[in-house]
Amino acid sequence: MPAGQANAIGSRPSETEAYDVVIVGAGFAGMYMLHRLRGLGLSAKVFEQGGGVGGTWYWNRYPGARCDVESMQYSYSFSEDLQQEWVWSERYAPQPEILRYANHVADRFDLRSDIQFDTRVERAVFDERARDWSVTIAGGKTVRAQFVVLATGCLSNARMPDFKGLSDFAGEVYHTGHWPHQPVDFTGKRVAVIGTGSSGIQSIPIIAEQASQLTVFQRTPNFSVPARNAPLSSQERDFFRTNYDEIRRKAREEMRNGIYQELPEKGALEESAAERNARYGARWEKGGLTFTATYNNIALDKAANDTAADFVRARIAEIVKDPEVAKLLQPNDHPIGSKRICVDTDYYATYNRANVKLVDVKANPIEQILPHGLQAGGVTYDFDALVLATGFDAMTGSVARIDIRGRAGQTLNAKWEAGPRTYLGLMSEGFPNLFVITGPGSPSVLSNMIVSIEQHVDWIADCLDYMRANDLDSMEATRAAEDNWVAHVNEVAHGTLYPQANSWYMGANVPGKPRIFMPYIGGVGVYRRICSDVAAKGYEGFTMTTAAPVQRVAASS
Ligand code: N01
Repeated sequence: MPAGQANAIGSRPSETEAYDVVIVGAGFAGMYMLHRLRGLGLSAKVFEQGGGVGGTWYWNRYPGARCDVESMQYSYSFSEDLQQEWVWSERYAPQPEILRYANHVADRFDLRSDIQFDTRVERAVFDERARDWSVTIAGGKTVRAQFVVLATGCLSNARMPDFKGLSDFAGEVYHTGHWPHQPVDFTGKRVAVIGTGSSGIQSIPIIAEQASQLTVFQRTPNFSVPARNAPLSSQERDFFRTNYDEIRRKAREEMRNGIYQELPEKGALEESAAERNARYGARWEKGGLTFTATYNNIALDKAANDTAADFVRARIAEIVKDPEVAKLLQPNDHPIGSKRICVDTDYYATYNRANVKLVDVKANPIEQILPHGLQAGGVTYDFDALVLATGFDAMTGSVARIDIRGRAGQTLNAKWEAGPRTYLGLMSEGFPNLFVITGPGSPSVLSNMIVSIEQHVDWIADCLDYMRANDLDSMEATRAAEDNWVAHVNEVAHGTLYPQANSWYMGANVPGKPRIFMPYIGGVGVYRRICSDVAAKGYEGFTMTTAAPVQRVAASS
């Protein structure tokens, strides 16, 4: 580090609580960011509102919670030893195992000493004179940091619906995204679940096994494919371990969603109906998210998409014995895949159980929650426990909860009022030295999150290293680069079927949230090349400022 630069990276005074970088969140993004910054010799502090590491996996403890990306791929690749040694038990590890893995990483890389748990970041204000951030945590304490990295997660801000009378409910109320740490036992209870997204679809079959009566309140049916979860054999693990270099490379560089898989060569309409059925059938038997990658045009061409959607609707009709219930469960209002497809174990078959009832709250909206149940369409339903599987204020929700003020006192919430605006999903103009990991405008939630997290963390770490080597102390996206990127993200999204769904990708699940397709749909391989190119061209589209000379003040005696 060159001497004589007041603001040079790595020169935070040690006698005050000041850091080169403050990281918000100790999920998979925050933990790896801390590890990389330490490797660069920079000082970093992580503030985490939860009582432990793991982010979304710390909060989402509902019955049946699993990742919908296979564990051999939903895992860090940055440490060869780690990926060779960790033993995943199942194709899709359950939440407690993913959380154990997060804790193992924290211990193995000795991360906890720089993480402060049970601490919410309330405010971050950019000081234009000092060109650094003052970060205020709950309780009012403020620390300074030259850079702030928001590793706040995309699906970590559980959204409580605003049902009339909710606070009057006399029984237990749970939100899937904020589940208690102690096991919840529904044995012998009458349970209601509101919401049939991934969280509802994963938890409903398990709750149905425990509860005496389960009533599911569905507003919109979702497409779900079987997970075909199973214990992992040592041969399956060995295949990944032996071939990890190539598997990870392909996932990063060649796949749109960061998941190594067989890529389709054909469009759905290039084959006969019989050939299509055979191909969809094989993917259905294999199970998992890659069902929508049976053909290469399912996300692009409505007629092609209809063939995949029809196939799933036919499976629902086959599995669910009551034709009226089957019809209610068949999605018809959005192209398959335009909302994140769900991955389940016995979801549709659960509706064949005598103790499970499905109520259509699109036709008969929920009017109010009552002390012992709810009223929908004029009918009263009684139950003892209420599970809200109603989702998240996704992608921007966790960022919006922090009062972030950039240049000229502008708040990020005001700037993003009509929808998030970023350059590359990494920075927003007017907010120097503030990075977002897997933010809106990057592939993020459309991808294997760990692939996208590692790419962003590496890019940010390399960028800080570059700035330090070049005596630069601040960087900011230019307005022009941001405008072009926002337009590009929008244009690519509108070349697909995705914007046709009222999805959380569009902000459509939160009343009043602007309808903007938030993630970048160009694919992780394409996106990675764009980011690498930007860096190779000296961080094109960003303004970087040279560190100010030292202004030493003589100490008064
Ligand atoms: O949330 P969601 P989620 N009245 O928003 C309904 C990831 N995830 O927690 O569609 C009645 O998808 C709402 O109805 P509608 C994954 O990326 C991953 O399930 O708005 N109903 C919908 O049915 C996923 O996509 C995993 O009409 C109301 C449901 O609640 C994302 O998280 C597991 C309502 C919310 O579905 C979010 O999934 C879990 C109201 N007022 C989550 N408000 C895996 O890795 C909302 N709903 C497998």
